[in-house]
Amino acid sequence: MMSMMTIASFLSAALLLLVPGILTEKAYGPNLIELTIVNSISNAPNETYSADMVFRGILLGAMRRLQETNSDFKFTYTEDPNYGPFLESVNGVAGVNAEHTYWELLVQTGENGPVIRPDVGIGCYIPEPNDRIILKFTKW
Ligand code: B12
Repeated sequence: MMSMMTIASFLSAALLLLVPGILTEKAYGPNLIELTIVNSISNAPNETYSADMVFRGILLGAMRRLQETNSDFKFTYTEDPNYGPFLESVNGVAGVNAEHTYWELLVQTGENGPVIRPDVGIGCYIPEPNDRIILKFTKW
């Protein structure tokens, strides 16, 4: 009888320890990211969108959802056999190999944080909540 009670109290203590951990994973509710479109070649004004993220979802998922819900945002990509989705065009502006133009993926982490250039593409990058994703039309 004693041992049953010991096990029961051990289990409830373990549960109390686990529950806050699970809740802080923020698996529920929307996470928002910002998506800023920059054209460094035409110098067209920047456009900024807000996109919903699922918990630890990939950037491509958030971009697809934004495209489905906002008719002002459109993009296309090609499928690379090794690296997956390559962002080809945003809002009708496409990279052209002969002109050495492409869409670069940059990320500003946190408010006024540093801008990084991820070493993976839109199919692998997992944004953090409050990241500002910068899609920059530029030259290589
Ligand atoms: C040249 C190059 C580019 C050029 C390609 C221009 C061209 N048409 O030649 C440009 C500047 C466009 C480029 C862009 C990017 N690149 Co790049 N690129 C390379 C590099 C140095 C050589 C590729 C190559 O010529 N291979 C030889 C040819 C014969 O093989 P290929 O299969 O035909 O090559 C094609 C693919 O590599 C493709 N490609 C190039 N980069 C990327 C990135 C992604 C995500 C995809 C799907 C395809 C792709 O373009 C090549 C030409 O068509 C490699 C590193 C390396 N040493 O391999 C990185 C590399 C492939 N790139 C990489 C990355 C991360 C990017 C960017 C996402 C960077 C960014 N943050 O913006 C962007 C793509 C953004 C987008 N629009 O989706 C990573 C991919 C890693 C991964 N697992 O995702 C690599 C491995 C470098 C690294 N950081 O480790 N890249």
